[in-house]
Amino acid sequence: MEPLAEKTKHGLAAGPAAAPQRPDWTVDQGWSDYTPAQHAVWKTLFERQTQLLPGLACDAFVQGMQNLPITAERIPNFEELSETLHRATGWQVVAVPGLVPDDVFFEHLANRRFPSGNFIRGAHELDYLEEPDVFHDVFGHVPMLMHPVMADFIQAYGQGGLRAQRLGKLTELARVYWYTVEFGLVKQSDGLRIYGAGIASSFSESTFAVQSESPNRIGFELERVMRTHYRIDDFQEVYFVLDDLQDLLALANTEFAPYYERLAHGPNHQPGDVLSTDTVLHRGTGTYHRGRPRKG
Ligand code: HBI
Ligand code: FE
Repeated sequence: MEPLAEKTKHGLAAGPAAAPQRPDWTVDQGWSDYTPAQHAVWKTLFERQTQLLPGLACDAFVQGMQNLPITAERIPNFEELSETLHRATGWQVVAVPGLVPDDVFFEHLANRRFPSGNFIRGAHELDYLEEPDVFHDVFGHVPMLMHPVMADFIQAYGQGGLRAQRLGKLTELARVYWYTVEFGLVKQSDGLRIYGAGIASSFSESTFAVQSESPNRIGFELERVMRTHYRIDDFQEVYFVLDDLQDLLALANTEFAPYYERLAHGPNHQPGDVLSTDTVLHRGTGTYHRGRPRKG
């Protein structure tokens, strides 16, 4: 398994050093082992985000969260989550100790198993962490897995990922996941809203992505996104916007091989680029990133 050319936000795509307990890298969640201090970190993160997201998160995210057994009081139990989730869209949440190798990750997604970190960040690192912990994965990703189209899309991404690896085209495909599942925005009648987990689980990026003048907001276009690098160390310089979450269904049914052919030629774009062919919904000022040099 060759690692992604670009590091993902979740650290190096090469995955963790530790040897897996099982071939599929799953572990027991160890729910009864969580300490009161760990539940307290969850409560802080949950309450902060829950009061922040109304007016920022899309309706599907809010709906999904309401229909799941997720509360402030304690870190959710994956078996309880999976019962509700499986009834809704056939997905389940399985516990992993952190980053897993790409092929393992894709194999889980292709079988409607969402690998969620079973650890939680420390109280000293509430705002940024290298690896996806239980707050990023469960608070950020799981509510959208209650949405049938997103449920289909992420399974298709898993299947597509296994194929892309064989073709050596993982970098290009990972950009699609990045600019949708992690950092996607969607249009609603009342304005642009978050559906990407990386934004929904981030206290500061939630408002930045929807309200800041700084970033570009550009209509989602598949080949454009597949050619666009992304940042793993800071807020995004561009957010791609879907007209409707239903558009993910077409994406799920896309045959990527012709795209890979075309992507072998022609330009890649930097995150801050704006093209004459772009549907620009907001031309960013770039002020936030101007003051912060790109690392790596
Ligand atoms: N492993 N647990 C976990 N969670 C991820 O989001 C994840 C991963 N391994 C690889 C990975 N993401 C990315 O490289 C994907 O684009 C493949
Ligand atoms: Fe994620």
